[in-house]
Amino acid sequence: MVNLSSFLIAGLALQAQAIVFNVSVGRNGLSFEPNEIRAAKDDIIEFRFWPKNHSVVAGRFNEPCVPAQAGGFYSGFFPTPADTINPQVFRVRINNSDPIVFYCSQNNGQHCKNGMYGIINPTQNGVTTLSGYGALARQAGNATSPAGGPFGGQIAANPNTSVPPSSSTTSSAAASSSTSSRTGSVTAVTTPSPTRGTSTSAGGNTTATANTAPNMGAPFVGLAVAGAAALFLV
Ligand SMILES: *[C@@H]1O[C@H](CO)[C@@H](O)[C@H](O)[C@H]1NC(C)=O
Ligand SMILES: *[C@@H]1O[C@H](CO)[C@@H](O)[C@H](O)[C@H]1NC(C)=O
Ligand SMILES: *[C@@H]1O[C@H](CO)[C@@H](O)[C@H](O)[C@H]1NC(C)=O
Ligand SMILES: *[C@@H]1O[C@H](CO)[C@@H](O)[C@H](O)[C@H]1NC(C)=O
Ligand SMILES: *[C@@H]1O[C@H](CO)[C@@H](O)[C@H](O)[C@H]1NC(C)=O
Ligand SMILES: *[C@@H]1O[C@H](CO)[C@@H](O)[C@H](O)[C@H]1NC(C)=O
Ligand SMILES: [Cu+2]
Repeated sequence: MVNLSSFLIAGLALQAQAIVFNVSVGRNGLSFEPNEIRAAKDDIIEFRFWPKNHSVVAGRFNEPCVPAQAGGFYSGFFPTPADTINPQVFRVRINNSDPIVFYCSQNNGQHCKNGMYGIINPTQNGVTTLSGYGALARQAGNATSPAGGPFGGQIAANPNTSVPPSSSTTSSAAASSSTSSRTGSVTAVTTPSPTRGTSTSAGGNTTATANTAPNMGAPFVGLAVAGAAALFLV
């Protein structure tokens, strides 16, 4: 009963959809998770802020914890009380495949120097890599926040402010407004793109994820999900 050709077409169409990469800011200590992202033009990086008072700033290579010379982005600070997730996110659109490094500019605890940095579209030359930037950041002093307010991205409502039980002590967190339980089915019918995905490294450990999560706005998604459901039923 599975219409294999529409199924495959749906899978291919999904590849072309923009991906929203969700990055947890400060969820597990002074870190961005994931901290290495391979994104395509028009993909979105959505930064979600966990407790403390973090920011995200596009930086420059060779000069750690200092803002990009031109363009880039800055979220401003997102103070977030313990046991909550900030109700707002900062979203940045990716315009090309150039490498971008980013960091947190909080100096109360010197977050950048102490591990709060990440990279989008790293290259292999030793400079525009996560470890290359990290080696420089560890020797940095205080980080610099750009003058003025946020730029280069949009502040939007956080679609999911529910705190997982393990990290919540007095949980009365708002209910999730996200309705996606479809991702698993969709993933089952798509082929991971070798050029898009994420990984998180800490102290030499790396967990990599090929990313196939689609933009749920596409009409193809329903088709793919229906196909996947049918496949699971046969
Ligand atoms: C980001 O989170 C949203 C729900 O808030 C989800 O639909 C989407 O699939 C997530 N993106 C990735 C790449 O996991
Ligand atoms: C967050 O950190 C920034 C930079 O250090 C500071 O200016 C701001 O007052 C802090 N906000 C809160 C609520 O602590
Ligand atoms: C670094 O930042 C901290 C916190 O804002 C501040 O107390 C300290 O004076 C700064 N150090 C330098 C060298 O600017
Ligand atoms: C993408 O282009 C927009 C509009 O010019 C700009 O605001 C944004 O900062 C750019 N994104 C990045 C990651 O530089
Ligand atoms: C919402 O975010 C929490 C982490 O804060 C995660 O454990 C949960 O799976 C997310 N729920 C949905 C529906 O995306
Ligand atoms: C690396 O992974 C090992 C095994 O999963 C774990 O015991 C260790 O704590 C991890 N180290 C870091 C820095 O995350
Ligand atoms: Cu921080």
